[in-house]
Amino acid sequence: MTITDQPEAERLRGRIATELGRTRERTALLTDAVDDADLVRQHSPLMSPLVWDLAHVGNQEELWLVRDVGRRPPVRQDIDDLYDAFKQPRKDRPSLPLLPPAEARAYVAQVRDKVYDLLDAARFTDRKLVEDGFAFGMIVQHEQQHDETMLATHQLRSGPPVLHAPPPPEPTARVAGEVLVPAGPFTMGTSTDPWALDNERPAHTVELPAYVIDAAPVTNGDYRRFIAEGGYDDPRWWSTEGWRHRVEADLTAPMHWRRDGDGWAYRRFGRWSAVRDDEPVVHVCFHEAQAYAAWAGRRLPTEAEWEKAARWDPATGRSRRYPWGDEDPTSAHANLDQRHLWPAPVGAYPAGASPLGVHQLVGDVWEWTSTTFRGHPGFTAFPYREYSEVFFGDDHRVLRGGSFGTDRSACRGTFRNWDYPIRRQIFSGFRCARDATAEEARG
Ligand code: AVJ
Ligand code: FE
Repeated sequence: MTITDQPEAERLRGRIATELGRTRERTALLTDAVDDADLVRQHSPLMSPLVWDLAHVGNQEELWLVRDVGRRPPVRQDIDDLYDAFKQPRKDRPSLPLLPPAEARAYVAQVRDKVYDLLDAARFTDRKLVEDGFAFGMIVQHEQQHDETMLATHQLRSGPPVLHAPPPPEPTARVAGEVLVPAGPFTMGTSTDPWALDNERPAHTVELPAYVIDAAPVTNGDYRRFIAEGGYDDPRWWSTEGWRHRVEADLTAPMHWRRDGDGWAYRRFGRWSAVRDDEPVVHVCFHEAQAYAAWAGRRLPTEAEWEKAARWDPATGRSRRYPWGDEDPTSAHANLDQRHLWPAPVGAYPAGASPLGVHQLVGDVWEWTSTTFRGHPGFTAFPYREYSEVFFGDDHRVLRGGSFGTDRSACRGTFRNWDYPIRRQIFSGFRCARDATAEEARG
């Protein structure tokens, strides 16, 4: 799609302004919830101080929209290095001469004013960077991704609760067991979604043998059985690398869990409560997911298997944007947008199921896949290698689907996340898969 007429350009301008505004409200919520001392503190060596994320978001917006798209003079060129994620390792960020909270807020507001100004004059046709508003969409997604990171920082911080939200909806459908996905080709990735990032492109055909995938993510109840049956103490279920990590890090349960009588409790944004069995398990690393799957006699899905289950429509052979169709997510489809502060019980989103009957693929928890992060065939870095390409290789595993803390703008059937296999401060869970038996494959 290329914008050719004026009313269409005006509509796009309006949509960009709405998305920018909505996103900044979330950033403000996450940074206004705590005092200045809390904003500059490092709550975990894995995370930046919140005030670093805040000014980094503004700096990326300045680099791409003010300077590059708008060709305006720099606002604060002197701080570029401080907020360059590649120049400043996380552990060093608290000791940098960062902008103090009031200055960081003033800075991001000043950048945003200039962006609204240049948006008025923007044409969405003259350069690939702005075609269909891409650069604006990229910056919206970047800020939303940092908002999810800040939400994970909130989950790591100690002290009384400062974030509040209603609990997710209760189940309305019975969802259990597995779904057979028949053998055959499907279209993976996209060449047409205007705000899709470089690593989602291009669309290409992938041929998969028949497989079986869980109708829902693995729940706390399932995972508790793995713990109770000694899963953490039996190297048989773990990869060599996974077992080494299990021992070194002394893993015994998901992050933020503790024993509570003969059961378990978890801490969520400062509140302890009893673990609820029908919710997807969250805060497990790739190695834990992989070990659980082996214990259960299953395996993790490949990234292609996840995407086919999420997008392939057997009636048309087409791949959809989302499991439920091509329409943008609403609160009926998926647990996204930080509307709730934890995953919804299985069966809470029947309207979000895929045509094959796979539930809660989008929202709730990021799902680990067995696939290492690489470019799709025909990948080209755009607009910068540091978004995706420098992370390609064997070090990162792909996660799909988004969590309760992912914004709808930064989540779709093609969206790809990645992290180190030991990470679990992110909102990560998983579902299992297996090869279809010969009999199942015959149908
Ligand atoms: C895609 C979530 C892995 O947070 O490291 C933010 C997104 N890239 N700033 C990350 C990102 C640059 C990225 N992830
Ligand atoms: Fe960033």
